[in-house]
Amino acid sequence: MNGTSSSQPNWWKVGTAYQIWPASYKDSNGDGIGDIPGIISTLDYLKDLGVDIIWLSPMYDSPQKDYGYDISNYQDVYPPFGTMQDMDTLLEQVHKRGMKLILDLVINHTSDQHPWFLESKKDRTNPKAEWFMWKDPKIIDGKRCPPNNWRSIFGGSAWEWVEERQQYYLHLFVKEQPDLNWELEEVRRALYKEAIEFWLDKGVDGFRVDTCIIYSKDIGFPDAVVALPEEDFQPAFIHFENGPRMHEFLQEQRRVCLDKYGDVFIVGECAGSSTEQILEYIAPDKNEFSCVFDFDVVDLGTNRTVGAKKHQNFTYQLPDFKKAIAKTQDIIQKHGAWGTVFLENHDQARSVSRFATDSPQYREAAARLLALCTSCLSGTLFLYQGQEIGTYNHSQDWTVHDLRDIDGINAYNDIKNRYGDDPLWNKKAMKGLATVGRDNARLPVQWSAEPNAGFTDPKSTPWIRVHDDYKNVNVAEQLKRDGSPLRFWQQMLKLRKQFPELTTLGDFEIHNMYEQQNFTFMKKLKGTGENGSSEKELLVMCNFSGEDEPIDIPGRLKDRPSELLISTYGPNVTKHLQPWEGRVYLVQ
Ligand code: TEU
Ligand code: CA
Repeated sequence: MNGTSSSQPNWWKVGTAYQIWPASYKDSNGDGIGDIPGIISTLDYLKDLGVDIIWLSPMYDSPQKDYGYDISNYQDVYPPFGTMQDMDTLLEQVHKRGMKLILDLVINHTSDQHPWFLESKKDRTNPKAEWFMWKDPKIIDGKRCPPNNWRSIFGGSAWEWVEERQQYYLHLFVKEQPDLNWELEEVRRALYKEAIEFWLDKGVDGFRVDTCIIYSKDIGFPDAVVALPEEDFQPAFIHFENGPRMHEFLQEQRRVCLDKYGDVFIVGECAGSSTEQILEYIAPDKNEFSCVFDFDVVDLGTNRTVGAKKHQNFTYQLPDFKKAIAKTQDIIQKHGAWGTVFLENHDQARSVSRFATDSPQYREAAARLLALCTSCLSGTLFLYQGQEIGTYNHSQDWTVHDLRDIDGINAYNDIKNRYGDDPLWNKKAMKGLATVGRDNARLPVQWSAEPNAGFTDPKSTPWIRVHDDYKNVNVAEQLKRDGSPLRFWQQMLKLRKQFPELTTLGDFEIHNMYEQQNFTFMKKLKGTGENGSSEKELLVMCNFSGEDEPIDIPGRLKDRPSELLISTYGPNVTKHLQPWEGRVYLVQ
């Protein structure tokens, strides 16, 4: 269960997780698309990296409109990724190495090609007629309009018209992702059985839960406040996040489905939620999820939920970053729940570009700094494929034709439709996508300096463009080089495991919240509280700047003996923190 047993913490608390987005991870058969046999071929590499848990993004059968997050069969594999036999082999090979496998649970919506939706849309009387969110049109001045002004998260109206029914259906994402009607118990029961129990019965160790707080909508479907006066459709997050029946649904899911499987790891994607809202899901006495991904860090500077566009993201200050990190740490130490530590996933830009620097001079130092900083934070640590080598964002010179993500392409076209072919607007759009676009995370993993970065056969054409710098940034080269981001991640994951009572389970204390370049924090034994400890603790110093930074040791630690455990610049440290340098001291 959720609590830490007196003897030892749950496996999913102290394990390091690694997310694989199958299409871009490793292609084994030369068709240019990643696949499950490709994943299996890298399990020893992941084990050596220090990975304990693999989160496999959707590999289910799907038309791929949203790259697998539009599922047409929860119990079959998208053929280019492989077969159910491949999944059985993957699970067996993962478990053989003492690792765990969690899948992606996408049950807020299906694909519009799922048999359930194909039946539901036929008419208003079939057995599945109410399995999705159907509404009559609103007639304004004799014209048929969507039931309300909700904007889809990927742009445009959140409603799509179906002639056969003379009704609209709700899709909070693309129109090929109709939202299921969770108000119906038969829908919920079918999902528990079809999407959850089927895979837990096969021995899967848990799930990452997609869009886990939007199953319960405001079924009055009121218009959203007009935040974008020039647009027909408005951000409506307040009407579908953390809705009125969310906890009823999730407690039912726990009771009738999950509890019989014991200690499965259920980590929810919980964007845009306050500490109070999150604790309603994961406080020790709630346990609807084991923990959640909180988005305060990855949403920094985006104003995403109030309708800002991708090109309108802005830089943030380091104190904002520290505050967002502190929120995740407080959930653990002040509220007795559990959390996650992550800077990347398949929806996010590359962290070295987003939260540090990808300048040729300091990119690798920055990647090591982020490894050091996050490896010392409490919560389940998640890496995303390619993060371990310091993969950075694609160039702003790429064009929309290099992109494949529907969210990014829609964002580009939104600007094009609004402002025409103005080169300055085009530049703005591509700059925004190169900064925060999801394709940054979906380029083929750079395995070597071979053609196609070793992702696929040199003679094949990958389904998406390979990063321009793969010859300099790849696994093969970094495995051989001391001090490479990859080798440093191996060191940091070992250090995290050497001191779990401090790195992973310890209490967090910021020393300098308002310093603009220096992020210094301590990790103390659990229960130490605010006023510091006389016991051993970690002192973590991070220079988030391209300049030297003075060392800033907290007064209460000044006279205590300390040992440098690691620096991102190696053992011979200087008086000041060098640009993008991180250090961890063990203070006795
Ligand atoms: O992303 C959901 C997503 O985009 C969140 O930011 C969303 O706004 C929030 O969860 C609403 O509360 C997930 C997947 O990670 C993404 O790849 C999919 O495109 C999307 O759901 C639809 O399945
Ligand atoms: Ca393939």
